[in-house]
Amino acid sequence: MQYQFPETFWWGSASSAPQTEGDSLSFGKSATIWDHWFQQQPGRFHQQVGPAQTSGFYQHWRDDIALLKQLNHNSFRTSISWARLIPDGTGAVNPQAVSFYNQIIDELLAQGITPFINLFHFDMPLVLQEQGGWENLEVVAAYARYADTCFQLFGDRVKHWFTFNEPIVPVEGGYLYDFHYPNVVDFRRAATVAYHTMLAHAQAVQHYRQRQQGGEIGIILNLTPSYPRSAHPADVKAANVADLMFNRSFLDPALRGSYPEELVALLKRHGQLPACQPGDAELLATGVVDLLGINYYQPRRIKCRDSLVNPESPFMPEWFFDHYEMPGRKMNPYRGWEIYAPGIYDILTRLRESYGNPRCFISENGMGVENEERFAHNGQIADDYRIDFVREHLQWVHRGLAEGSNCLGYHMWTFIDNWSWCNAYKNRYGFVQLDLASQRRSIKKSGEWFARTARENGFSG
Ligand code: BGP
Repeated sequence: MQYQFPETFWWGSASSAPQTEGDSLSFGKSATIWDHWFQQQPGRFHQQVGPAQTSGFYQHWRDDIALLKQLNHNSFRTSISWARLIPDGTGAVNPQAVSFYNQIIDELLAQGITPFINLFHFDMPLVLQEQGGWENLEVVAAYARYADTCFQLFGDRVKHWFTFNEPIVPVEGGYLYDFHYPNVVDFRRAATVAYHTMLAHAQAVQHYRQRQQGGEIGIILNLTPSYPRSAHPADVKAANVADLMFNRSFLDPALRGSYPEELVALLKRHGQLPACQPGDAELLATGVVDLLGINYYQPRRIKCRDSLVNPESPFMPEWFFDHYEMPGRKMNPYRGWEIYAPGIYDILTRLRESYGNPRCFISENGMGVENEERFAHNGQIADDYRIDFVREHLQWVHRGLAEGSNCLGYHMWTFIDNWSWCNAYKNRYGFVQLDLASQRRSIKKSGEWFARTARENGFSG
């Protein structure tokens, strides 16, 4: 076989509680910022479909795990909903949530599928957002207690934990670019949220290690390689700032236990540095992860700015660069993201060369497509474009492995078409098609391809 992967390679997919569970305000769960925002501004969501309308994992978990098995998954990621487990954010545990997550974990294990559990996937409990969310250090402390509760309840069986999925996204969406609640536009507050998130991460890592449960703890970062338009020093400088802001702002604390000096100096120069407390540096240093999850969807192409900044405009990363539309780039037009498979290899190479080749895996990669029913053939979605997408990315992962990268697996986003935040059900990502009205599930052609690839531990050509 041309592309053979290591025997122990993780084949699977990723999902999250808020995007799959449904029953978003029942069985003891309290509201998250998503439930609240949807109630306030339904028009922000594609076809006004909100977080209550999902693939209903809360009800269909047994069937869904059977489908995972059919897809030959040996591992699967989902998240625990903080608002379901601890409805008031800080106090008593909801027993219905404990039984639900126990059932999931036990059933996955019974089917030979290793559970990867993430603790936070953009879903701040509303009651804590009302107290300031990540801007409030008491919320940071509450998160650490929540994390420790999860380790205590489930850590006997779960051996792969993640503190956060894409922690930069709530920063960008909620505090810079207005695509998540609370729709603030304020860089310094965004930087505070980012900083406090990493303090919360480090506290959770400390708790996990204190318990000595024999597993590992990591974080999942969306890494977007920054490619300069040209070798001109102005373009290179601009791409470096984008890299500092969007990659190294989380990658360095997660892998080195501290922030890049260049980033700190830049923010200081512009009066955007968040407040620090004594002991923070020591705390951050303890947050170096055992395992890094890499979400990769698209590259970031950068050029130097063509115009001066409006001095009255809010301070933004884009004060230092412009986005560059490279002629001839291959696009996923539905999501508006460039498809560039070598980017996945560039990330692995960089981790190997500059970050000590950490244990890592591809924790998300995928392609959202609109109106997929038009590709139905004999009742099955013939999503050859998705097969090509995965195959091409895996070829680059394979090359990284051949050169010595410590990449342990590949998880696709996602298992079944799910609710994608403000895009709701516009773009479908799953190996399994979901008919939202009937909740009927049907495996797409890509699901069959993936099942075969996982079984054979590789593919030809
Ligand atoms: C990642 C998130 C996922 C998922 C995916 C697809 O950023 O971790 O939750 O949603 O992207 O993106 P989108 O839903 O925005 O199309």
